[in-house]
Amino acid sequence: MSGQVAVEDFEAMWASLAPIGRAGDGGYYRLAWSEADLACREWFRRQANSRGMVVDEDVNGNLWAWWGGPGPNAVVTGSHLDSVPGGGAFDGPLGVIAGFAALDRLARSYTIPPRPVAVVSFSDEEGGRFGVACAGSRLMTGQVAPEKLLRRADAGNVTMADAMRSSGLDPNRCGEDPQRVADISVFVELHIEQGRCLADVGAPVGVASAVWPHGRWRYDFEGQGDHAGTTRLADRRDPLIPLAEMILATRREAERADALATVGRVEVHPGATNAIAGRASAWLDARAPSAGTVRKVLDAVTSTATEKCHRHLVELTSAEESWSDGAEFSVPLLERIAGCVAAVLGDAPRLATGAGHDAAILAARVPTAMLFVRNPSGTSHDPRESATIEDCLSGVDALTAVIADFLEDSELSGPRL
Ligand code: HGY
Ligand code: MN
Ligand code: MN
Repeated sequence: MSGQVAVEDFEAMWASLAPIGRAGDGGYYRLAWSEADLACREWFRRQANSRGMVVDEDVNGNLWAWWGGPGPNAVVTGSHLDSVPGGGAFDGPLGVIAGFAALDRLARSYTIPPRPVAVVSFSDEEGGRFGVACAGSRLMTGQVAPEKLLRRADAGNVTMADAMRSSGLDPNRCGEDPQRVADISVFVELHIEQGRCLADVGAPVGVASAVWPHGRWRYDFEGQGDHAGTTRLADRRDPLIPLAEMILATRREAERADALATVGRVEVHPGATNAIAGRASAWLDARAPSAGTVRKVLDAVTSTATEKCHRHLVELTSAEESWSDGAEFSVPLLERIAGCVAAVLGDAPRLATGAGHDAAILAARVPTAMLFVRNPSGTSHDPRESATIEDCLSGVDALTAVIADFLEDSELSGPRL
């Protein structure tokens, strides 16, 4: 590890990653196991190798850069490099780059760290291609069965197994990695805030208190394709009518339950202007502070879709594609982290988020915490997502202080604090 530290080093890392997977409109297309994702993986390896770190890719494709490891009682930081289609530059990469930058700073104090330290980049956090969020961290922690994931296919009918195989991984080896999880003493993820809390209170860095439960469901509407100009209204079985009612119910039920629910993806077949659709699909994303509220919204939306399909003689099938329990982060741990942040930046707000993260998956197995960096746009999953270089470097300051605190803690051993 070399002790580079200045803003130029952060900006150089940022500039070397930024062009990968960026489209003309500034949106990022780094879907899991795509060419762009593989290029991001090569970028990760170059960053690690340039620091003399040991790089290993686990059976689930998660990438680990080790300083003084691999080994037990490890302090791990990092995030993900994949994006949603048309995503922003910061969601994921900020946590990985801040991890390398924090270790650059710590390398000025240690030739060899008192305990193994790793920067991790989890595979397929967004689920943007195969529909399941946090695939790499769920597989590693045994929170999803490999066979459930690997057979999932993308829009081009490529399965996750085939995509992983074409990237050089053996999907038959995917699955729980208990030793790797047991070696983690603490995981701290830094992430851009995907909202405006920090901007509204004027703080550069915050500490996560919780990640909301959230899920994704697919609805398929099977009607009868026909001619738009000759088919009487009374004779139609138009799948888009109940689908439209389902979208309106999504907003209505979210308002009623004080939840967040969205239909952001719709597919229509054949999608011809002068034809009544034969079939259509819609995906529901629902989130709330409690799982019960999410399920209440889901049930109400499904009930409306069912009733409207009945009225329009349309067949409905629906299925859960992804479920995340969310996480209430350990209060002693988050207060310890907040103390480290306060020492370098002043008081750090604690905030819950509806955005899913690998940290919420890890929190079910190892002591885990999250830091958020201010996002003046308040926007995410969109190219408008933003953070100033000053706030990014404040995030690095905070993460450095947090990791240093754990490096000095000889009591921090085993997977439970
Ligand atoms: O969907 C999410 O909340 C996360 O960005 N994967
Ligand atoms: Mn993310
Ligand atoms: Mn995201």
